[in-house]
Amino acid sequence: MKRLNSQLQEDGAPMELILLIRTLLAGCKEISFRVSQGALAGVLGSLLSENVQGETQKKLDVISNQILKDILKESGYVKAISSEEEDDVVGCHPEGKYLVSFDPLDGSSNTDINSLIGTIFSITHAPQWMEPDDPSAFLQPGTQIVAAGYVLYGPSTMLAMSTGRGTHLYTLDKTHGGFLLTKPNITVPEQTKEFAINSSNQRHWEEPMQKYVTDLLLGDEGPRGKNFNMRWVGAMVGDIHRVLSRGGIFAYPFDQRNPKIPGKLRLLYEANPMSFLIEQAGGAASTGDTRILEVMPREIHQRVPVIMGSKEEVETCMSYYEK
Ligand code: AHM
Ligand code: MG
Repeated sequence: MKRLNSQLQEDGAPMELILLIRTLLAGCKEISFRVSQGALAGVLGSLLSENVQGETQKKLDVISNQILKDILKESGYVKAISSEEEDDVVGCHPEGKYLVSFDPLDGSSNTDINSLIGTIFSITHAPQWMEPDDPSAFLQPGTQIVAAGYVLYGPSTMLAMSTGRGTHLYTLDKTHGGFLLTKPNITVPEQTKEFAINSSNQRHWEEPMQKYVTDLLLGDEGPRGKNFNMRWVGAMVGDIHRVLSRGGIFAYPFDQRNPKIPGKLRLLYEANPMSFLIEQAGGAASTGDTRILEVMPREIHQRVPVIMGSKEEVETCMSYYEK
């Protein structure tokens, strides 16, 4: 079975990027270990890292953020990081060639119920002019991403990863500690009968999304002429993993309760990396009127409405916005 390293080389990733990805994933392997310890994680500490030793009582998302921050800062490959768990950009190495954005533990409320969670990340080039603590360099559209992925901490630990030459799925072999290629070049089926959305918010969505979901629920008695099934993990990383694995549409739409915060999910840490993976697998990702990867970020913690997955279904959903 092919190792991650060979696949990255085959996809033409430069050596420094490969080394950075491997460093990042070393952090994720430690998070995987911590997550598998469950409620014991904060009590026992980790034998794998001295940095977080003794930090009892900390929640797993805080621990995960610290693990990634420490390992990336020490690596020398990274100029700065931005994290969902940090208020500001964290400067790393002045000569670092890359910027890394990440959500250290997506779906962290799922930790309380021992359900799916994961780390989501994306990597872009660091401009030479940039000072390590300058947030403006992170304000690039997702089209500038050179690599993105997530590590899913489920019954097995899996990595979905793309360097712009398709999306590949790997599984962590815990016996030797490496990610092995288990599903190369995945493709999201263009059509689907499955959707994922938090319907409890339906009355707060804009009219096009309300109508779209109403029509899905009407099944073969409505204009769609077919029955749909619904699945909701409650962690984007789990829901997108399902969509990548067997198709579907995932949406976290604009919520009219707070027009200034147009959605729940963050552009840099969640929407962009997942859109990159989905597009590389032949799917589509939109805010309702714009391709997500073309959204120009105004600030690092910006949120966006998200509609992504099977191409034809995303287009059908968008057609409701055009009406
Ligand atoms: P988090 O980054 O704080 O974990 O929040 C993001 C998560 C997504 O993974 C998920 O799709 C969404 O929040 C679920 O939110 P809710 O259950 O409030 O609808
Ligand atoms: Mg998240």
